[in-house]
Amino acid sequence: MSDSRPRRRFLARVAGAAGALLLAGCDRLSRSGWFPPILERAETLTRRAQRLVTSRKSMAQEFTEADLSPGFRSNGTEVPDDARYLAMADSGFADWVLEVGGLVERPLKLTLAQLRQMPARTQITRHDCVEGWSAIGKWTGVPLHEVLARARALPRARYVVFHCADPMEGTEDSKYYESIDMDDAHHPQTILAYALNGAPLPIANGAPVRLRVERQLGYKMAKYVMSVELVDSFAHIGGGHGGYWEDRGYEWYAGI
Ligand SMILES: Nc1nc2c(c(=O)[nH]1)N[C@H]1C(S)=C(S)[C@@H](COP(=O)(O)O)O[C@H]1N2
Ligand SMILES: [Mo]
Repeated sequence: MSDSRPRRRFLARVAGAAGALLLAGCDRLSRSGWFPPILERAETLTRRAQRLVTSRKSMAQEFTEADLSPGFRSNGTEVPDDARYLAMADSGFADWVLEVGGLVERPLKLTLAQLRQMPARTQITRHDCVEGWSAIGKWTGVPLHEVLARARALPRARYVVFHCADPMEGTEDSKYYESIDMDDAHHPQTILAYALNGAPLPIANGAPVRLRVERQLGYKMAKYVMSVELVDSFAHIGGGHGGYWEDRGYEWYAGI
């Protein structure tokens, strides 16, 4: 047991160095449009080190009300440029339904009111964005495992894909999306959040519902979630890498 400690410290340092490289940020990377091979290697190393150092079942740190950031900034899309979304926002998301489908026994359509009646979890956590900022916020929502239990995932389901409302490049087929595996989907802190700091989720932060997957980086936390799809592979979705930023070179498992 004690033999593994120096190795763990070494891996943690390697992971830290790789993390620093990631601070280059979504925007800069997407503008430059190329990825230095060193960054890809560092990311692979981060993932390997991460898997060795932390268990996938461990909990992310939770904080107290005293730790809350004064405000929770918005990043990426602040208002989806989508007519259907804007119409739903106008009526307080009364017509919004979360569709749950794909590899499930019972496809679901859940309204916001129905989600709010389901078992809820509140957690105060720190959000880390690769662009180099962090914020602590209080999130309330339905644990994703509650939704999956109702939909009854088929045994061959391996990933949960979140389809969002916001078009990223002005076209219908480039909307933001993300995916996580079944381990993270069943983690107690993985929630579909509808409230931030005790108030309904603001549009800037993903109204009416956004994903929180607390042991990963900010870009995994899909905002404006419209549907949840269980799949056995994400090769056929978007660019095939499991997320909007992943299709542009980001690591799929963005462990912190
Ligand atoms: N649909 C959607 N989800 C998204 C984004 C986005 O642009 N669109 N940006 C991601 C990034 S990079 C971060 S850091 C967080 C920002 O969440 P916030 O706007 O609540 O700060 O949302 C993530 N989820
Ligand atoms: Mo981010």
